[in-house]
Amino acid sequence: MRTAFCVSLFTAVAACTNEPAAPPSPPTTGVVQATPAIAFQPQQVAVRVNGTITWEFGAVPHNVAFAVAAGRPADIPGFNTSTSIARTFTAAGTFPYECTIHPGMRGTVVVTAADPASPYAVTSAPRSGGGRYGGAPTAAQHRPVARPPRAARRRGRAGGHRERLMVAAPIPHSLATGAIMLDQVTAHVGSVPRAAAPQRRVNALIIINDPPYGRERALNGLRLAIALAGQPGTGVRVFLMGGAVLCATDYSLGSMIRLVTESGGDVGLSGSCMDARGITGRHLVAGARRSSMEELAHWVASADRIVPF
Ligand SMILES: [Cu+2]
Repeated sequence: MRTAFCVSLFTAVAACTNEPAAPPSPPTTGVVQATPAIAFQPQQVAVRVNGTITWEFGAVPHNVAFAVAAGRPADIPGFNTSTSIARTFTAAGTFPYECTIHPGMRGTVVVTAADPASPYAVTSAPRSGGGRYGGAPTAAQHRPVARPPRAARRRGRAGGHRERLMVAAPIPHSLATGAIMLDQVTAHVGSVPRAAAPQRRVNALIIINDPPYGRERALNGLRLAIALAGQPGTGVRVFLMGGAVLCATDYSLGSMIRLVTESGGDVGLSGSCMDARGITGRHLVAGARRSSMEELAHWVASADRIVPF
């Protein structure tokens, strides 16, 4: 009798172990190579909430700019070579990103809760064809809670990217695909204010050539940049060349440059124009950085509006 019980118990256990295994928890760390072949390898990587992804940069310069998504980490700007830089993902979701130096060089980080049964767990692969960099947001990208996303709560304190604020929680777009679980949709619709509907982002590029003093073109260009940075749905990039590189020093219009960068704008300076004037990175106000004609070319190619001053 006892033997029979043990046998049946063993059989039951064996039967259990034959059932499909639960999906493995996502790892806590991951590595992405930014390759000389102008690609992120692997193109998509998974990590659990509070996990860390490290981007390894080699001889060819690359950067990482995340698309609009609530809870995304800070970008890795600039021209990164021969270094490794990590970012921690504190929110579940799908985070598409790109290298702004190389159009089309894209990747995705999928962040899931440690427990695959959690409603935050990703239920579908990211779709292409939408979003700032082509990766459409999924329901898992939106936290089904009534509180605004952490990025929005930081507004004003850290001067975070404004784009995070108004596209914090777009409405799920792929209801017809069945890729989103019904309870996620219900929770989402119940928690997202209507004002948070997605807006198309307009990228404005302001190119300033004039020095900070003598004429008022540089001053007015920066005034426009600051005003644009306050516009919902507008990304602002400012490129300083010629005598305008002096604008980004502490002695001149640096405080205006700071207003642009603290509002989420990007300010780049022509490297050769800096060199011609003996300006190095240590002369620049925080947020301004050395750039190049190659990056300006990318900015021009990806801008919706270009305003030269
Ligand atoms: Cu690149």
